[in-house]
Amino acid sequence: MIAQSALIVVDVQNGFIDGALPVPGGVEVVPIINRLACAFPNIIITQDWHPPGHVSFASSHPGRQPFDAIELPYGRQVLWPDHCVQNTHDAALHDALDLPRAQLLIRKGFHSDVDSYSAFQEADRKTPTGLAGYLRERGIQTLFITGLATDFCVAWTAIDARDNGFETCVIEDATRAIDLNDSLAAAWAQMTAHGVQRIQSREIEGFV
Ligand code: VGL
Ligand code: ZN
Repeated sequence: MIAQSALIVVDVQNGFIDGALPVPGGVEVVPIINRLACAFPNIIITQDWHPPGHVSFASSHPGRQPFDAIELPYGRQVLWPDHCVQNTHDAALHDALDLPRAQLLIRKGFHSDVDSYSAFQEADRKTPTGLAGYLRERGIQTLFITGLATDFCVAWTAIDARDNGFETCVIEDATRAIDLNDSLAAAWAQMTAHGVQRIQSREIEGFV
């Protein structure tokens, strides 16, 4: 076990695997994450959890198409197909994800007018989810981040983890990207600039 650390499993949901917003190769992270989980004393899952008509849905903006970007009061917002609507199959965790020891499930994106890629705070950059307080209170110092999608929810979570003072590693082969207009390269550049470490699952293998 890797002491005082947590594995964070971001948005491994049907919607991002074979649903409304499929991430290429997304299903491939599932067995890697299941195996990695054996090495971690603490496991935290996030779940994208939008109400119908959410502001991030292109269908909420007449004349707009999925993958367009618009300006909202809190900044730039990419518009998505309707995805991960609360209590639908699309929002459910993938069936093959096998994390019986997971301790916390953080839902995000549930406010109609604000998106939330990060597990720490909403896209207004001022509404916290409570995750930082939970981790601190439990004495967790190092985070290993996996899941979907590398260039959106994984990257925003990793950057906010650094901003909250956590040692942060993204396990690259346990993530997959949407890669919209080179967003994957941009996300890695930003993560690196924030001090996020880019590692591979084989570097954890000794602990599994
Ligand atoms: C995500 C786009 C919209 C993600 C969530 O999990 O990366 N991407 N909602
Ligand atoms: Zn979403």
